[in-house]
Amino acid sequence: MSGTDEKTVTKTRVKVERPRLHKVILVNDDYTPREFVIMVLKAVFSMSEDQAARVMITAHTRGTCVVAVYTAEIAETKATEATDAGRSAGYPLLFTTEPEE
Ligand code: TYC
Repeated sequence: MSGTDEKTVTKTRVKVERPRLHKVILVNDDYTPREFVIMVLKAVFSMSEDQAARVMITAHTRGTCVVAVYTAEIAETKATEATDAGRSAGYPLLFTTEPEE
């Protein structure tokens, strides 16, 4: 045998998409007590008192504040849970989500 064999090598490159991330956004309103907003931020988003107070006051003064970033499904679940906590207590507290750029 002289070295004339040919081989065909097939390489497969798998394309992996990163999951797109979604922001959870806290929206200000005139009725929900500050302390209640802080309590919800701590409970649903595992924030410290300090972090929660900062996020609350940012939404209060600027209108909205990004709370956290998650995969779409988790962002949606957390926003709903936090909004429902407000509704259960009779407050119009609102958390929304939007895809990150
Ligand atoms: N603006 C509310 C008040 O003065 C407090 C508040 C802050 C409510 C942030 C919602 O997303 C919010 N009681």
